[in-house]
This record gives sequence, structure tokens and C-alpha cells, in this order.
Amino acid sequence: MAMERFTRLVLLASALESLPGIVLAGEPFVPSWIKNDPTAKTVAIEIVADWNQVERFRRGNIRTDIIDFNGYWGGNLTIIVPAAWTVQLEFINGSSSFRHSLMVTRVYAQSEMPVKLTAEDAIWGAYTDPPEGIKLNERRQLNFVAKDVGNYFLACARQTHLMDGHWIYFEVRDDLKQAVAIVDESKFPQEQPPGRP
Ligand SMILES: [Cu+2]
Repeated sequence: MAMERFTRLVLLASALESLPGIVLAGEPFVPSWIKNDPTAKTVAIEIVADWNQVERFRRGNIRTDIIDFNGYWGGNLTIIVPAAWTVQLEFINGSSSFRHSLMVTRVYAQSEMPVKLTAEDAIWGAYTDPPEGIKLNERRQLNFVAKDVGNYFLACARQTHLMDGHWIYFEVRDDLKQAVAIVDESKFPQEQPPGRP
């Protein structure tokens, strides 16, 4: 009986996963790390890898397996930008332990994620070089035009980090006046420290 319920939940979860455009949550907001310039049709976005690593360690006194972008991971945040805007993305590796990178990719279901992303997986050629990751406290500027409406990932191409949850959603829409972010609370365990405001 319990097994049956579990199976149904899995089926429901995978059905929802196949509709990544549907976000089961929160109000759109403009966090401090998104700066819109509607006149220039440009948005500056600052993303820190492992933004919450230190806080997680402080709380649990153990290294957690969660690796994050601005405190978000596994699709529990979606960044949405207006179509045809220029994205000026500042990427900082805030980790005290690991290399990380940032790449625009297509949407992957968990079961089809490649073990490792390579440069050929980058949409619009947008990725920080090298894909294996930049060093601790290094930064990279990544500029691209969000030219095609659709759903994407911002993912880390380092080793198995995509499979490990080092990704968030990235969406391009033609009905927006500015870039916003939306948190999916259903994918954000309450015991975890909050993401970057
Ligand atoms: Cu990573």
C-alpha cells in the first residue's frame, strides 16, 4: 500500500519535472544581486558559487553535500529574464573547498543528466572558462544575449556537480519588463539556511 503511494508520488514528481516552466511557488522578486537597466535592455546578475557553504558548516559542523549558487540549488530558484536582453553575469567562486563553473544549458531531467557537462553543452556558447571550474575566490564575467525564449539551466560543469544538484533554472520570456527571481519553496527544506536576499 505504502509502496503504491510512493509510486504515485514518483510518477507525479516526474510529470511535474517534465514541465519545468511551471513553478510551484513564490512571488517574483528582484534580489540585491539582480540589477535591471530597462533602458539599455541589460541586466547585471552576480552569482556566488557555494554562497552558503560556510553557514551550513557553522550550523551542522559537518560538510553538507549541498553545493549552491547564491544559496540555491537543484532548481529551487528560477531566474527569469526578458527576451533579447543582454545578461552581464558576474560569477564568483565563494567556495572554501572546490572549483566551480557556470554554464547555460538545456533543461535535463535528473535521469538524463550527463555525468559531466562539456563546452559543447553550453547554450549560446555561454560558460565560464574552463568548464572544470575556476579556483577559490576567482571571478569571471560572462556576457550573453538571452535571444531565445525558453527554459534553461544555469549549471556547474565541474565533474558530477550537475547530477549533484549544482544547478538552478533560467528562463527567457517575452512578456517581462525586468529580470526577476522566483523561489520554489517546495524544493527548499526549511532547515536549510536561506538563499542570498
Ligand atoms: Cu559546482
